[in-house]
Amino acid sequence: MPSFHFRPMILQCGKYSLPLDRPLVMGVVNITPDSFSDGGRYLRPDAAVAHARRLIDEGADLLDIGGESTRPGAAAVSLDEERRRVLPVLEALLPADIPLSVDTQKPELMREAAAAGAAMINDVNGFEAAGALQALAGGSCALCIMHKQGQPLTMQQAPQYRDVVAEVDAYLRVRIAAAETAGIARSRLVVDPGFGFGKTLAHNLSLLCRLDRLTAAGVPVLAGLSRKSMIGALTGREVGDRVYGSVAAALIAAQRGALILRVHDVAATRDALALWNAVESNKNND
Ligand code: 7PJ
Repeated sequence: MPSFHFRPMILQCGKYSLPLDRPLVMGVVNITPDSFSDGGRYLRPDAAVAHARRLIDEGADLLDIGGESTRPGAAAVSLDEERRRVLPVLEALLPADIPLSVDTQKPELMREAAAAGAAMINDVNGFEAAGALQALAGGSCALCIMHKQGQPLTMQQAPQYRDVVAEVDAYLRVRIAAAETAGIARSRLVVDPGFGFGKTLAHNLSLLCRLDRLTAAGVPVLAGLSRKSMIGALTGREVGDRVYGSVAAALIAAQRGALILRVHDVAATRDALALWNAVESNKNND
């Protein structure tokens, strides 16, 4: 099948080299009692693992495993508790042979997860914690650098930007440079505007509309819109009923250059992308 880009970006992701010649689907595996989108249904490790396997069967290209809720207003989780939630699920899923991302802000857990075989660390805090970049400098796992404004407890109270797209882009470029200075190759980096993290609906819409601006740094863009409040605001639907809106949002993000889509509804997103991929591939045959 012809690729969209003449030379696809290759993401170094632990032992995997992922060609980004089409958008990849990252399935979300939450192991939290208070996750807003799946309500802590997968707190028990076996339930989380079963859910993860279902997402793999649905066609997930990678999985994002998180033990700390970062939704607006969420309480912090101790290192011990987060470790206890995440590591057994990570270890149980390693034989599935699919790149596993661990969603954490804690350098100790980053180090432990990478040593245990995580292929990516996803940090909603942009690896700003002291020692976070250093914890990963020696290895090969990918880093997803996300932008947020403020802290989860208060970030949705009054987010403000002069120019949200320019500011998010500038932040991500600063963090790319910081990672490179710490000795992390650009081929290991992914950036993410952090939809809903200290952003109003208008901010989120500007970022989605101009997502292509964020790809200019030459680092692949990950977009996480699935089931978020902006989907609720635009459709009037509760969190359990946002699949169609989420699929549309994922497709819009793909059209604007996102190369990894972080979603809860893997099968639905895959179906939408199958259509889009087919049409995009056809372009190259003209
Ligand atoms: C995101 C995330 C996102 C990245 C969450 C939810 C809220 N990580 N973790 N990007 N969102 N990289 O799952 O809706 O948008 S937690």
